[in-house]
Amino acid sequence: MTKPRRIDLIGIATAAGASVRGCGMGPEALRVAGLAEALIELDQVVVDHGDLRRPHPALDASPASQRLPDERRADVLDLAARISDQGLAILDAGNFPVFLGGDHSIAMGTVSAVARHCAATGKPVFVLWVDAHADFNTPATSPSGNLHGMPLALLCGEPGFDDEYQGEWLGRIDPRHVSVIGARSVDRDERKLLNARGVEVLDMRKIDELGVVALMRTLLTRVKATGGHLHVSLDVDAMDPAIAPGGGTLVPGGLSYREAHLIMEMLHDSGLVGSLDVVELNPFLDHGGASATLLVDLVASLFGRAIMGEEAGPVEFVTEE
Ligand code: B3U
Ligand code: MN
Ligand code: MN
Repeated sequence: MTKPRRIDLIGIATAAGASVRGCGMGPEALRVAGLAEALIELDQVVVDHGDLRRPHPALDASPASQRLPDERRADVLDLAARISDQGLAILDAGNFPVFLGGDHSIAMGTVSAVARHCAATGKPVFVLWVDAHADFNTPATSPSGNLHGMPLALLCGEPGFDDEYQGEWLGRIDPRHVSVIGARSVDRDERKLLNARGVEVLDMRKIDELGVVALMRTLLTRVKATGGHLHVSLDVDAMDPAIAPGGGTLVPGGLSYREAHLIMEMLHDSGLVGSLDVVELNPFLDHGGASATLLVDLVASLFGRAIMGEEAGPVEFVTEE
């Protein structure tokens, strides 16, 4: 990866898009697990902007899990707008934003920032969504009403999101430029939408059969050919619950330790990644920081930590044809 000018960490301390509380503590757990230190060790320059959060939670507001998704929507969208503006400023300054969730609804803001930045520069945007879920529900298809299951649909311009979701802050992406990797829990109507819009779903079955190397090579070759910006959105539940127990919506049969690292290592070698989300870490459910530590190690792999060190150099980029 060409070295960014600077890595800008920005925490979003929220669980407003989820029904399980606790991932609002995610940014702090990633810091305690040594995220900045791991990046500095890799000779990166790191700035930590602290956390975005609801400024004044009303004293009488009940905890997020006790409020209905509809009652949490304003918080999600208020944060999304602020994330989008702050992320855009970071990208426009030439720096690499690493967004620390928070639940996955924060990606409404993070990917919007990328889309707005790239709209100005003319670069096509690609998104790699590393997740057990596809997060492509709309208010009409969602079984739960939780907004962390909907960010991709909103970003891809799916109808069914009313005026409340619209604004200057919202960027748009092409669903044919979205790849979901690690999926193993997709809702019935969500699946229909994914197929209709041409979202690529590299599900666990495909990973079992073809392996992450073949799948990632094809994807990276496609992005490279367009000179695009690749945004990576890493949900802790992409990994198998045995190695990443710190999530609120775990699904068995996930990415192994090595599969997850290999994805990150290949992303590093591609030099294509320009922004990253690390989301859904729930320190309250984690086992002694195991998931936080795993996520920090995965981010380090994305930024060039290698078993034999940097000297080994990037693996030669092989095209399929
Ligand atoms: N697809 C389900 C479950 C879910 C999605 N994302 C998470 N869980 N974390 C839904 O509620 O949309
Ligand atoms: Mn997710
Ligand atoms: Mn998920």
